[in-house]
Amino acid sequence: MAMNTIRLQLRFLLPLVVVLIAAAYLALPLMDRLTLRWFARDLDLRGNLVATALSDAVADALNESKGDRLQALIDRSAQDERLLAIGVCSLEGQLLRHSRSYPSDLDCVHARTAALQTAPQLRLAGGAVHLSMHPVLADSEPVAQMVLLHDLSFVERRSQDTQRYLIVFIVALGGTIALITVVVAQLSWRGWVNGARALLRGEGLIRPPGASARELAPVAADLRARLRDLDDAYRRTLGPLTEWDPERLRALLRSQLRGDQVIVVSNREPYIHGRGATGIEVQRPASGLITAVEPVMRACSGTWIAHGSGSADAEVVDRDDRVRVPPGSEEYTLRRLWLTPAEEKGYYYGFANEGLWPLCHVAHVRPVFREADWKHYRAVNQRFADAVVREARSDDPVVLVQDYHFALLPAMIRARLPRATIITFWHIPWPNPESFGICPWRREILQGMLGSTILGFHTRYHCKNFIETVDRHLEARIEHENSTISYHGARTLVESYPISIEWPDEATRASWAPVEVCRQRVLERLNLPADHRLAVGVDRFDYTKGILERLQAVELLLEKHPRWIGRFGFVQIAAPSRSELPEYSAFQARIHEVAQRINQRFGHALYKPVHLLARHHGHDALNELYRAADVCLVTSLHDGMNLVCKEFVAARDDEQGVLILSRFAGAAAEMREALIVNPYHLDETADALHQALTMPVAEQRERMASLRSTVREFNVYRWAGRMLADAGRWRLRERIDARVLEHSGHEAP
Ligand code: ADQ
Repeated sequence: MAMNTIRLQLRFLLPLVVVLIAAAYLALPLMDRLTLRWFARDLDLRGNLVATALSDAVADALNESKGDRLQALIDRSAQDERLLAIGVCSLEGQLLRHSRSYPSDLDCVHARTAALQTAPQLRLAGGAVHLSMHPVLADSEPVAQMVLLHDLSFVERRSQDTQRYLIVFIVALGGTIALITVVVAQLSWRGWVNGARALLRGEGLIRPPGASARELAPVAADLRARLRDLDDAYRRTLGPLTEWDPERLRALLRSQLRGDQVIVVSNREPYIHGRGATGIEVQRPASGLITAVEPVMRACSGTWIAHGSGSADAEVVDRDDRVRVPPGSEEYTLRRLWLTPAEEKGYYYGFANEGLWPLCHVAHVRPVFREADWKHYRAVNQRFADAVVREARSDDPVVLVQDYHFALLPAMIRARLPRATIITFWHIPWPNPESFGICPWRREILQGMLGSTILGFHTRYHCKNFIETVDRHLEARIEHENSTISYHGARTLVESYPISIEWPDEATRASWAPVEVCRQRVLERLNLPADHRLAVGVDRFDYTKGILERLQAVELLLEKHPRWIGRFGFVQIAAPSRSELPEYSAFQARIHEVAQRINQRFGHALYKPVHLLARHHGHDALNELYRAADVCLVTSLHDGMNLVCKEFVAARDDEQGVLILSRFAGAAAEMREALIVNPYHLDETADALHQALTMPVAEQRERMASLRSTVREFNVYRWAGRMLADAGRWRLRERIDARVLEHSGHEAP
């Protein structure tokens, strides 16, 4: 490294020396000529002065016949130090008198010729001589010419001195420049290397003794973050790495949010401990949100705050209400928060599920808004905000707020932790401004949500609805091109992040029973013959899922195509959900009735076309059912995304089976190869069912292969990764803005 530096410096210095020598070589003769011209001009002036002074005396002396006075005058005047000799010529060019030192070979004709030159010089034995000729006037009339010879040897002496000084000066200048160059090069090389190292260590480039490295750490952090950004951008451009998996998500968490704490808040907890016949049993609730967020949490080992709703939840937590989950592998912390029955009734069943849920889903169930529910909703949101503040280990954690139960939470967290990065994901649709306008607390809800740094929806359409709703009900600045909303000095990015599932890895797939075995098991369990065709529906028991319309379509199929009677069965798995609410209990009862009616109409003692299994199923049981089915029916009347359709596709590694999908589910935007239906149009769904049951194997394969590649690529890690990468970029920008603000002392625009 040192040799390289010296070589580098020599490469710079040698040309410098050459340039300086060349400059000296050119400058010296130039200077000589210049000084000579200056002196000649001086001597001319001096000559004029001398000639004018002598002119009268010489004119008088010329009139004397003897000429002794003239000789004496000339000799006396020539004693001047610089005046070498004087001669007096007649107007005819004859040398009349001259001083003793006057050159013997210089007659008047030669003197006149020399005087006419621009730099009249003669070289005599004693050295260079400057010559000038001046008229001698009597009554303003020239009567003779005076030749003055000035000594020029002093010019040569001075020129030599000047040359010596100039050479010394150039050498000194060259030396100084070289020295400065070497020193600067050394310092800056060492300084840059050490400075870069120091910065990467979190220290400063120039750190006064005793100064704390911590002061300069933000600069280092910015630099590191920018390097990480570049790295991430580079990785994104690499084709094969575009696939998201847990490792890639973990890498992103390490690089973009290094060391930053991730806190998830949701109403539903990912694991419920309940008292069962054999003691404490653990259950994973049927919830799309849990399905999606759980893999993310496992990847980042954060803290998940949720309502502890299990009958044995309190028995397994520590004194801070925490328990490590998943049971057995314990990858992250679940912090449980307890709600009183009144709180649960008002906040969860009341405002969230009787108010916001029907408000956001256009499923023709009227929302119910009660003042008392709203108060509970606000109070519970505040309790969760307090829990977030307590769990936060720094003032800027990354908080992932989940769903419509916590519309007020973002602003409440923001008030206590202004530097937190709050990502709110709204798992259900967002209605148009007119529909949302019927909510009595529309402004408070929008203000609460705008406490988020990033607000995510499944589709662009929901984002657009939200932005238009804000535009209608709040005085906020909306930048459509960046999809941001500025409200009360804070900015929120409104972005679409289509949620998905964890794509099963090879080990998981290897653990599955073959499709034929799954089929055989399911048919046996349902007491159906082996050649039976099977369609499935898997949902929470919710009126938005279009279960009623699905049953009616099955009925219509059997009506329109009687050949399926006795050869086709429909299995509906329905996890009990919100059954405490009258709307839900009435709906669930209605579904039981309709299923029974269809079975009575088309079934007999040994055949039931509809199998309604209204209970929770384990993940393996669902997977077995997906693999056994010929058709999966997803007919939501309105759905944020819907994960069941993605689970079905992921389960079909045999590339068989047909998906019928509602155009009102967010998933329809991605899964175009499904048979897309309008669930309100019963004939269309019944025809799609028939088409699915008669679809050739090759067409099934073509459609399924394409759907599988979509879900595989757009998996849940991509959903989380994109959101967290946006959050990482946002945090970086915020830090830079804060630093600019700190340095400029002005407010950011
Ligand atoms: P959900 O309305 O709960 O989610 P969905 O996306 O269909 O809807 O997910 C349901 C999940 O529960 C699936 O993982 C499914 O396997 C599971 N499940 C359903 N019935 C079950 C049963 N009987 N037993 C066990 N498990 C069962 C909300 C929004 C959706 C959005 C998700 C994720 O309403 O639109 O897709 O959040 O954002």
